[in-house]
Amino acid sequence: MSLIKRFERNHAGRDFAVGDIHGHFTLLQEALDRAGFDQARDRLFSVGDLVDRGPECEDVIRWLNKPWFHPVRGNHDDYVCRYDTCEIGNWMINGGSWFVGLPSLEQENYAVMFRDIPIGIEVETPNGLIGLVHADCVFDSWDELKRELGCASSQRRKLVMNTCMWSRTRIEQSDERPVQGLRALVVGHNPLRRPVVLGNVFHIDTMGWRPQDGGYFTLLDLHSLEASPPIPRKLEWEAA
Ligand SMILES: [Mn+2]
Repeated sequence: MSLIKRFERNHAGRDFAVGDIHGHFTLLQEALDRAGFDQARDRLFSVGDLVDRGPECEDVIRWLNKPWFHPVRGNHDDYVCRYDTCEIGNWMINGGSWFVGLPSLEQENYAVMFRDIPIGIEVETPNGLIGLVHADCVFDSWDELKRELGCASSQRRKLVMNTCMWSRTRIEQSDERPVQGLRALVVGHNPLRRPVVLGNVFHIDTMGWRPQDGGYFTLLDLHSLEASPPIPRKLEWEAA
């Protein structure tokens, strides 16, 4: 399996990215309907964290089979990949209980499918290359990340994969330096009230999986880099 999957330009329709889903596929579908998503021509790229926490985790199989749905692997998805070796108690605290009760044959089936999900995706668009990883790119350039993911040492490779799925370095340091070699990098992993753009890095996990707290799904158009709902241009001061 290649760790970064490349997609050619979509000449027929639009390309969108969406933030963490966490088992809320009905709400995701509603967001797609609002955007007039065309299943015949448009593509949806996901920054991962498809499962855990939400009520519809088992729908993920149906979504992984949609020809227009293309996720990268989030830290929660990685638990599924490592279900036979990971710290189950820790996973359950983080929303993994839906998985634990499944028959073992089903568990293995999930793992086989999830192990095929790439760590990163790059999409050619009319306006340049767009990258997606779940959490962060801790390198200065996309090429450097790709080189590191191709490193011969499996230990080193695993370390770099984990930064892609877990790191919060750029957002915690309000790092405005762009990721070179990309028009934009799109990430999730950090629950936000509004999308945040730092340099050319778009943080779009607006908590569509937490509607009870005002969360909603942001769909980012990868050709125009316009979001729907739109990213507020001014700072909005809000209570809590
Ligand atoms: Mn995450």
